[in-house]
Amino acid sequence: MSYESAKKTYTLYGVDTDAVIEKLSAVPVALHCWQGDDVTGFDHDGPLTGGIQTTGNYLGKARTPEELMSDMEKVMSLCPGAKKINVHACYAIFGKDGFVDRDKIEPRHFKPWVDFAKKHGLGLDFNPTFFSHPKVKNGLTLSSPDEETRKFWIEHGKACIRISNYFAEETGIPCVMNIWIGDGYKDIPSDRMGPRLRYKDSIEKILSEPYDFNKVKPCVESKLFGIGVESYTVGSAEFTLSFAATHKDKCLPLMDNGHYHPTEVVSDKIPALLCYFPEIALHITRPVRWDSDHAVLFDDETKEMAKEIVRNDALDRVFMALDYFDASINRIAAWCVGFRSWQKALLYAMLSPNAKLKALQDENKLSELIVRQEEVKTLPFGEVWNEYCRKNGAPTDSELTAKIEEYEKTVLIKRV
Ligand code: RNT
Ligand code: ZN
Repeated sequence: MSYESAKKTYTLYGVDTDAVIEKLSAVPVALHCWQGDDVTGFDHDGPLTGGIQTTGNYLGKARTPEELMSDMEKVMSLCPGAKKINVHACYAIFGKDGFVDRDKIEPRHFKPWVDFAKKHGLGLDFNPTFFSHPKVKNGLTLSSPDEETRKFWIEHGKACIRISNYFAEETGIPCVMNIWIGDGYKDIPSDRMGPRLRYKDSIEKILSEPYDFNKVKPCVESKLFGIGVESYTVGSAEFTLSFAATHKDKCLPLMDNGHYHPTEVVSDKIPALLCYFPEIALHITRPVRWDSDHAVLFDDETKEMAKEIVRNDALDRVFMALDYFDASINRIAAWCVGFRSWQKALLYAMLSPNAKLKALQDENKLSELIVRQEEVKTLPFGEVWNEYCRKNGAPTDSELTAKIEEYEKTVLIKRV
């Protein structure tokens, strides 16, 4: 079946595939730099901490800013759709002046990232790095009972607001800045509220750094548990959502779909939050049994999340970022499969006759609804996806493997 005949089929459902392709091509999704080097960064030699873990040892990990940026360029050329670049503070690039600790980082340490973003005409998102650092004391940062530790990390957060502001000013595109800490306890705590009150106070101090909320969008990300932090997480769902709700003029809630109990679904939480928040943010990932951060697939829950954004007309209210890291397969493949899967989910949602299905629900025609929902699943989506790839100058799925293998043979394999 060709694109033209697929287009005709969708017309019968009241869907204009050309218009959908054009619209989706302009919706930015943030590509995370940390898939390329297993969340290592350039400012430390120590291990990845904070209760997160990358598993696997596939060849070709990026070791320098040049390698990482060249890999990201490759990925961007292999993925259709508009992008933003998502950078963590540990990816500071220290020139001749040398190392600066996280409480003292400045915009100039991220100039190469700004140059990189400008070269591709893209926006930049940012993240303070509250892990993989000797000043994480007993697993705690912003919630630590030790004042000096808290102060160090508050200063880091403030420095990151200034850098986010620099990103927004330089690119002309708002910068989403996500606050996530791994603070918590492996075993049952004797005080659950104290750390949360300290965390609350610390975020408030970070957000006291001046910024224009139209340009810098701080977010707070919740979590359920981490490795070695199984019994208690300071930044739990209730804590984080309540913080965002009571600081609505200063920050947004961020939901990572790996950070909930296994039968909870973020797809159902998206419309709930959209009732109250003008804007929300997402980390799109794939948890397998735990917060494993496998590459995103075009699976049912991913589709359902995209549907909630699209059919609530919220593409401009939801900041979408990918967040996963897999070192067990070619990292470029992991990056591409995840980015492309989310693009597929958005395209799939936009090609659905959403208004008609919604009307069936409101008319209580629930038998017809279930039949129609199943009917829509076998529409010729693949042809429209291929056309979307072609229009965006990206390979189709069947062309992808050869491109990744070529890059592995000519570039990645030399990194030994
Ligand atoms: C960890 C959080 C957090 C990190 C990134 C690297 O569980 O999801 O967002 O993955 O900041
Ligand atoms: Zn996340």
